[in-house]
Amino acid sequence: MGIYEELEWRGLIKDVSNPELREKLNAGGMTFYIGTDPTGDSLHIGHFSSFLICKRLKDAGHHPIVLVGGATGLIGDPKPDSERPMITKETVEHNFNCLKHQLMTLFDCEVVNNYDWSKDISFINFLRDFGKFFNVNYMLNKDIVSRRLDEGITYTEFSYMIMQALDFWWLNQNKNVTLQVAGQDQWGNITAGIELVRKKEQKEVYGFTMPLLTRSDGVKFGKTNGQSVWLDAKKTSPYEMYQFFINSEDTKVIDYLKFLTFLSKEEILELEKKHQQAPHLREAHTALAREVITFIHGKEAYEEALKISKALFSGDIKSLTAKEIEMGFNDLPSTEGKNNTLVDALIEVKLASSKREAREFIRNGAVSVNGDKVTDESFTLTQDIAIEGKFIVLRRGKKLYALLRF
Ligand code: 485
Repeated sequence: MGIYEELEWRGLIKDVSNPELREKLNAGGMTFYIGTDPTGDSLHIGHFSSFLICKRLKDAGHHPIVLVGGATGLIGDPKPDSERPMITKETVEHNFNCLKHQLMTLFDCEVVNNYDWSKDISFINFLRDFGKFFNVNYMLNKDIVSRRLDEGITYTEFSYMIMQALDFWWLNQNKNVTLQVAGQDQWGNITAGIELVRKKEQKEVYGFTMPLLTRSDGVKFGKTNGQSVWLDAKKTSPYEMYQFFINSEDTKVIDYLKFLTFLSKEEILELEKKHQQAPHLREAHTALAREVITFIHGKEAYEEALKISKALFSGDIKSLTAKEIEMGFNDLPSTEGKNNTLVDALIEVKLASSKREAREFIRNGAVSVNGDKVTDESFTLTQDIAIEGKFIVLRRGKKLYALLRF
């Protein structure tokens, strides 16, 4: 199986500019690029799924270049529904540095900035040297533009595709790039570049896109409660990422393994069999969480996430450090610790709605403090029982947790 067939098997090939690409990819030795705009200060899991192609193709003997769009980020790739707000130059520069750092750490490859070659092109030269190769009719027929015609699109965003095409041309001329890869929404921008190189240089360069990962209801993969799953551990902790993957849909978990991991075909087929025979063991989900989190955050962070999950599941809170509790309880209800009575604290964190109800829960043995059941209605939560003097973990029933912070 060549790399092309492997990508096909993983479901990673959507559109291909030229059937010759199969042979070229299987032969190795191409320099290719994939780009992103610095619209935020971290990549999310959707970006990650696309950028993994760097490692896949590198392992198959190709040379990756990653582009972070310091120039295109100032303009904004048209979204299907509305114009993007402009981002300040300072923010773009800050985001650029964050993304560059993330990409270099994760994929260990050359990062280029299109600002470097775009900033000195004068408006007149832009129109003469590049604009002349773009027929407005052709541009209007691009999906991304035609979809915006009712709502409206500014000249600024309309010009975006020329900038990305210019990048492909520049990278071809200066870095010998002959292939651009991206998610499927970038097909129009990739083909604009291929056309430009063809017209300007009478040369054939190539492109292919990868399908966007979706959930079974068609929603873009990579959001939890409307929030993106970020690669920056300060924005999404490894524990939260663990929860995200462990809870992924049963019908999708095998697709995700193909897309997001480097497990071999044999390993994935084996996991698929186990998943069909004994879905409750969740071996496919566990493998997915393990592979992705280890790649992004390393083995230790993965093991920490696993430990937190197990402790929260079994109620063995005392095995956790303050740092692990902080991570595991990041978005759970919490209140300030101030020698509260257990009854008051339960109400403050909304584990009980009244004193009467709180007392009843305690009496019935439904409440635990740091993993130990407490049945004394007059129990007080003092700092000396807090884990590392910082946290007391309250639990009601099997699953409802809350935190006191000192
Ligand atoms: O020369 C280029 C200049 C900019 C870009 C690419 C090449 C960025 C591109 N226009 C873009 O907007 N990419 C998206 C982004 O930055 O968030 C996403 C795509 C997705 C996938 C991912 O980047 O929507 O399909 O390609 C890496």
